[in-house]
Amino acid sequence: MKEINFKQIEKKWQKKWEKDKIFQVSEKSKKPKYYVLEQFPYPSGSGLHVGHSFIYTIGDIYARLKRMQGFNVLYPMGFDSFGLPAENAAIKAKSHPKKFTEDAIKNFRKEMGLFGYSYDWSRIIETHKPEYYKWDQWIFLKMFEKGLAYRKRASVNWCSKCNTVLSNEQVHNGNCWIHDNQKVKIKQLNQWFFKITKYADELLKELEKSNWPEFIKTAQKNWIGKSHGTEIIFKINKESWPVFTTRPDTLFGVTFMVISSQHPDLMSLVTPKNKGKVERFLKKLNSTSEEDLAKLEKEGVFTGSYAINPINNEKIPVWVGNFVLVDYGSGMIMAVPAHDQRDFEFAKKYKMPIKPVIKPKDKAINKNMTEAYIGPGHLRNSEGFDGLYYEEAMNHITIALKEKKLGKKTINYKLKDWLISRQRFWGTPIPIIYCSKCGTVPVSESDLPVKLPDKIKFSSRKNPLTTNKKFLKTKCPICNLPSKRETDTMDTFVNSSWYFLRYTDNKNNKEIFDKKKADYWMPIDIYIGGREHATMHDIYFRFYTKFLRDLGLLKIDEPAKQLFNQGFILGEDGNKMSKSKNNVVLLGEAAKKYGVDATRFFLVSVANPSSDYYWSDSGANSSTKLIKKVFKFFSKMKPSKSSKRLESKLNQAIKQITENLENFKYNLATIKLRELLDVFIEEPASKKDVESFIKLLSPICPHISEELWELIGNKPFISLQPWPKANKSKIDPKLEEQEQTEENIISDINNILNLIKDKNDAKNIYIYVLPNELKNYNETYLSEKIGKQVKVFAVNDKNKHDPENKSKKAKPNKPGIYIE
Ligand code: ANZ
Ligand code: ZN
Ligand code: ZN
Repeated sequence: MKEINFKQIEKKWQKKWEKDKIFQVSEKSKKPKYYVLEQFPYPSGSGLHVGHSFIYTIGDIYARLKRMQGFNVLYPMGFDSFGLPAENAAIKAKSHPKKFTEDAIKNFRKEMGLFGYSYDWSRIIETHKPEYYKWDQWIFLKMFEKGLAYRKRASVNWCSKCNTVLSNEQVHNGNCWIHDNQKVKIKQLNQWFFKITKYADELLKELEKSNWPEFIKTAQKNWIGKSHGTEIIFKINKESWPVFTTRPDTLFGVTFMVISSQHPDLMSLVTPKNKGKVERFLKKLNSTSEEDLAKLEKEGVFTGSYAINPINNEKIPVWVGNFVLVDYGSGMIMAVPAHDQRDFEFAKKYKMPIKPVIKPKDKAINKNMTEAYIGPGHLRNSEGFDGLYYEEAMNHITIALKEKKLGKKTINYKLKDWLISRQRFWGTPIPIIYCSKCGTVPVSESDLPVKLPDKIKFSSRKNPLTTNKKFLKTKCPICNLPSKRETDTMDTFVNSSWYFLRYTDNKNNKEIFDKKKADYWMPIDIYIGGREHATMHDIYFRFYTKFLRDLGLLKIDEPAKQLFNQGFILGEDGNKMSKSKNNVVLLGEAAKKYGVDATRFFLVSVANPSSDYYWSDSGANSSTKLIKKVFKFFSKMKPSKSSKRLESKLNQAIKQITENLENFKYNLATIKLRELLDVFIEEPASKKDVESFIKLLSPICPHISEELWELIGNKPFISLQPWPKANKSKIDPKLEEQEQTEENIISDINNILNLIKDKNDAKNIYIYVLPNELKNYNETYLSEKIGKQVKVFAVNDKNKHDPENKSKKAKPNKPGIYIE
């Protein structure tokens, strides 16, 4: 038989799908809706490799399954096309990032096209297009109107490689999220923020109800970081300085204060005498992230000022230190070295007093303690509060402070407002105008979009907008005086915070989207993306959803019902696939070498799609063999009447494969498909049952499934056929049990073989079974499955080979095993 021309089959069906627009959907369908979405990619210049395409393969299989299960499936794709790499490439080439971006998008579309993903391409979104980012700007104006977009001078994270500020979410362990080893610096700058903290509590509460993976929920919960505590006012030079504490019960144990080295008002506390010392100290500091705090060597210097403890009027020194975060609480702490380990280390280092005020139940502590005591106990050294249990004391002390108007209960969040301005060109311009008379003025809605200029000159690493006269010069919308535009652009995470809504109505040029359409499609039923977005995109898009709901544009509170995090595909050498490591398998190459369906099959067959695993050429080859086998077999076979065994196996498999696919256990589905193929090869089958097999295969291998569907005499498209339903009455429990016992013994033997040091030494395998079970074991089948000679004996067989008397170990359904 001549070789199967995969490429021809792939092209043929991709063309037909496109021509008949079978994946285009509208909200006018009578079927129930289902929204499958993958996080859209940044179109990078280096194209796609099989690792990238993994996420799309996972989503495509799901979308195809749901479509066949009778849903009206929205499955769109687009490009998150603003961003640094295109800009950096443009700087190098003295060209425009648009060119790089659009070339890359073309290439991405071509490569995605190769793999037969069933996207509704009519809904494509490209975030760098003014038709799209106009609505980023519109949302900005709405936020501005509601006081949720604001500008302030703040200590911000700066990556010198990105040459721009970053949000807190983009700082990972003190480093830039893009540049692993680039320590983020702190700069004082005027920046734009979105008030995500307004939604802190709701973002937290909704997590409890959510079905998202526990890992994401925990990460977000910690990121939001809600703490109940007390705000206590300390007077320093007659000014009020609030501090946030979760332990007001330790107020009598405060022996010094520490202000963050990044606090904007720090210098107001530094006396002339201490100025030089403080300045020298500040110079040598890097930025401190929360993760760093524990490890960090705690350092500081005295500011020269003193604070008054509001509970007993004690005068205590104020230090500046590197271990106090500027944007948590008030950026200043009351230090209680006896009961807080960080304060303890600092006190030891700088020989400050340590005053225990909590008495543990079963041990004595004094100022010579070797570490802070952070446990429970009763108060002492605390005047009128002595003897109170610490939890009660928190209340009483807070009340006492409240009466003096020097303290109150409060809630604090780790979550900070989202810093969205970037000093880069290739992003959405912030629609703000600075007028010498009116100040900061929003661009009128009717003047949107504020477009990025096409003619630019990258002279240095500076944002070319800052020197582009045509862009800069404008008129104030209020007083008409000549004014200047804001030149910062928005974080690209802004673009991805609402793109899933635009898919529901991507061509609308009157409004951001038609409310009715969004109502119909939202929420996303299954959202597929990377774990790394747990506290970045996965929080931002929830925030945007809530904001747009409050504008009256949405009915839902949460954007995605369920989230699935895919694993990584590593190169054959075990490293993450990357050009520099020379371990990349490009999508185009894989399609050519193995065929698209085989590559798709391989990608989901190795492991559960949520885990990481290695690419393997031999694995992909074996998938190709399998696909060829499927194709050859079904294109030649003559349907007849199905055997009972086939019916039983098939219906059992329908049940299992459906469950496996629905639960993203694709790898288990591929195992079942392989087994089922063997049954079809062994047994007679009806046309209808053959059809069921091809349908089960089709989400993973859509091209050859369409081809086979046609070959056996059906009209296109299998992609639109109903998914097979398991007929439970056809499942023969006895038979399934027998096969199950065989599967069990195979897995037992494999486990034993894995324990043997050199598996190749094992040649023969002997199995001893109870006499009435003998019929359940098929020597040829077992030998083939295990890849070694297998002999099966009844335990009472006089001629059996059993040198170690293993037949004595046989129990019902648990044979004895001897490996030679
Ligand atoms: C006094 C005290 C005594 C504290 C004690 C703890 C134990 P969570 O639970 O994470 O909210 N803190 C407050 N602001 C800070 C800042 N900007 N940078 C670093 N640390 C800060 O932590 C609250 C506690 O963290 C606060 O309670 C404060 O130390 C410290 F025995 O105040 B505590
Ligand atoms: Zn960076
Ligand atoms: Zn004006």
